[in-house]
Amino acid sequence: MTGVISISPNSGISPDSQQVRGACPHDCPDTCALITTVHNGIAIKVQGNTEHRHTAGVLCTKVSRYAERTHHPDRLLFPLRRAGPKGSGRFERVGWDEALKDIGAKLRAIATQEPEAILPYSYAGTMGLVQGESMAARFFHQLGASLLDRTICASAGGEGLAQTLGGRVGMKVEFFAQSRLILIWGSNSIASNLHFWRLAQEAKRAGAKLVCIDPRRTETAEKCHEHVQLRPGTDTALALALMHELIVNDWLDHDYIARHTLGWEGLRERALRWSPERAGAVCGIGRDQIRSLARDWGTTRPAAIRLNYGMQRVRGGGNAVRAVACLPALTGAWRDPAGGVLLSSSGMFPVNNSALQRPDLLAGRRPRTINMSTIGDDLLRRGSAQFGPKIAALVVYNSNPVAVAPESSKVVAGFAREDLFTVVMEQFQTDTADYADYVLPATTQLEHWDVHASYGHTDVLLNRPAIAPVGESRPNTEIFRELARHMGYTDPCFGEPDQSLCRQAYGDKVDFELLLAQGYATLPVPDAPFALGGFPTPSGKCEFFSERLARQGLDGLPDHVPNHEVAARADARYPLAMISPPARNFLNSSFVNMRSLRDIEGEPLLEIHEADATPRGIASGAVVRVFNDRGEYRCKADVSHRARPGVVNGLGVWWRKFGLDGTNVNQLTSQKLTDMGRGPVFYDCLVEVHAA
Ligand SMILES: Nc1nc2c(c(=O)[nH]1)N[C@H]1C(S)=C(S)[C@@H](COP(=O)(O)OP(=O)(O)OC[C@H]3O[C@@H](n4cnc5c(=O)[nH]c(N)nc54)[C@H](O)[C@@H]3O)O[C@H]1N2
Ligand SMILES: Nc1nc2c(c(=O)[nH]1)N[C@H]1C(S)=C(S)[C@@H](COP(=O)(O)OP(=O)(O)OC[C@H]3O[C@@H](n4cnc5c(=O)[nH]c(N)nc54)[C@H](O)[C@@H]3O)O[C@H]1N2
Ligand code: SF4
Ligand SMILES: [Mo]
Repeated sequence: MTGVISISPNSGISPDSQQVRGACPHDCPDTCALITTVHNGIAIKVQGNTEHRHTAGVLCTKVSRYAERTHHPDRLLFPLRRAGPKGSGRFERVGWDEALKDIGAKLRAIATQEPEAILPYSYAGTMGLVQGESMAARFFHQLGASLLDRTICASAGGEGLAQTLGGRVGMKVEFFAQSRLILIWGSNSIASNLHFWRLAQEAKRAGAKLVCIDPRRTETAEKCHEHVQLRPGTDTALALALMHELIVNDWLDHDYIARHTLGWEGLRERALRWSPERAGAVCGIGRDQIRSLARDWGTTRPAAIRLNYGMQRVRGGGNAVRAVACLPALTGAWRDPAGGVLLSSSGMFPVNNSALQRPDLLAGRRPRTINMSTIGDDLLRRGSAQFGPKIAALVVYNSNPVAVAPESSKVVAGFAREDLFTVVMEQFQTDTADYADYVLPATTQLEHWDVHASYGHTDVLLNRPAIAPVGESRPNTEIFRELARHMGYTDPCFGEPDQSLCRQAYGDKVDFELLLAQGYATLPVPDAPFALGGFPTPSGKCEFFSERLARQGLDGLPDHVPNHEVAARADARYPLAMISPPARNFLNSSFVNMRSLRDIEGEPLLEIHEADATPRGIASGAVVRVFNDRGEYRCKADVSHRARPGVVNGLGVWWRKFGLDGTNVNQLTSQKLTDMGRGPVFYDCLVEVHAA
């Protein structure tokens, strides 16, 4: 088998071991190349591939323990059928045939009446193109099930970026090492984008200045030269004030603006209304800090922004990304490979989604679309002319909605419905699996084939199975192939094996033989993609003004859109803003059940500034009640310099069953949506905190 690395006699690895090339499946911009060492059919070690430039032989703490996760004693090993009330977690073992037959019969019965009453629910438990939406999408398209709007992470920012630059495109990440100024904006790189941080460190050693823009004093903020600790949801005000300073000091690239941008006059007028004084008052930072940041951005070459999705989980998230994405065009930063902005590179991958997902199987039907971010409300909705049929069946894979979706009390009530038929494909007994009628055991990345894009670099990666499926677990694809058979689907596409799906993902756009041999292939992306304009927008320019937004009746220019929930009055019932960014040793809710990683995180904590803790009589280690109209969540307080006054940080995303009172931070978040992209607003949430 190619792609298996032969072991040299001096490698220290015993000769009955093998090393297999793979890819990290997790929802992380780094998409690392993995090398798994297998001994007698057991994965004993997972390491970073030293040959892959971006991985550089380094993995994060979480995935360097992937062998432990794969062979974890709690892995789901065989299909389970519910044997107690929903949510009780009581199940009995059943055979695959029996489970698939019953699931097929139940889905068929619903589909005969109303196929749209069936809803797939999935996200990025694996980012693989094959174990994600390939066979699964084919199955649901053939069925005519409701479509899922996959908004829970990035759709506001993705839409903001598309309206400005034309898609999920930007700088090539490797060039950050050569930048002289890097703004790390809404991102805790050390925790969630480690390999970018390595490049930022290289730049720093070569004399670059690093600035972190984040309401939380993260480990990344501490290691930057400067920390702009603004209030959540005020990034557009800051960006407009930076533009104000660029204009009044004439730190502009007039030639770049004239040739490669659209809507400058309007943006100029808008920005001139945002003095550093006005923005400072909105952002809760000093005007001098804004002035000096503008001077840095206006006078340093090359200058780059690493934007991340943390800053778009508020009402104005789309506008915020738009405003920030305008900054490089104003100064002509794009002219240099080490200048510009990177939020996501995923739009640069030529993935053949229609081959993988086969939307043609809908055969002219146009099912409704359900937004995954409002699953709580939607599961509780009755059938109506406007909504369509009540949701009668839910098939969950690659996601843990009971833990990660906003306003958990409603999500839980929805999943607990006795008249809802729920199938959950999982590796572990998650909070969501507890509510299933059937739990089907899924393979991990070490046990199946896949092929990957990335949202933080521009290499395609292939993942080979290193070991046989653990227990009776099966790849998602295999489960959907089998379900298709039980439903009587005869289209040949339901017989295609995973290796052909891997080939179809890029067709002839990527050399599959190279992927097989090397495990990765680099896309041919120009070093400075927008040095001469050529943005993938309708106008080919960086669109300060978006005609498409204006046509939707929205503001064509970026503007500050205040949070849904702003603590305006001193007597407000919920005076504290709460954000819930990811914990370093978890990946969303993945890895929370691994003891060794959970021990590093300790327990669910709420970081609170001394100025908010003292008047409430709260000390570090005390149990607190965090509450608002949506619910209450108990955890321990950490009186910490990481929190800014007025803002508390509830690090996520814990499994509810590991919480002090069987809930997590999403008990408090709302199902309100963003200005663009129909995204969730996890970090736009007011609470009050009391000592318990
Ligand atoms: N270790 C680890 N890595 C991860 C994840 C994880 O859970 N754990 N999650 C993965 C996922 S799903 C994603 S989408 C990516 C990206 O994940 P992101 O959500 O971008 O995660 P972070 O890098 O932590 O960046 C969020 C940062 O934004 C800050 N923030 C919150 N509100 C605001 C605001 O209004 N303005 C600004 N400027 N900053 C704000 C938070 O304090 C936090 O430090 O990371 C991935 N990587
Ligand atoms: N409060 C708050 N909530 C948040 C966030 C936040 O910052 N704060 N972040 C949000 C963001 S950015 C995101 S992306 C979402 C993430 O939400 P999800 O995409 O649901 O991510 P995970 O919680 O990691 O759950 C993924 C599940 O998929 C399973 N899985 C992994 N691989 C496979 C496979 O091959 N087959 C099957 N069948 N299952 C598999 C894993 O075991 C895991 O339980 O959460 C969101 N929720
Ligand atoms: S989670 Fe991110 S940093 Fe960790 S191994 Fe995967 S891709 Fe690399
Ligand atoms: Mo995400």
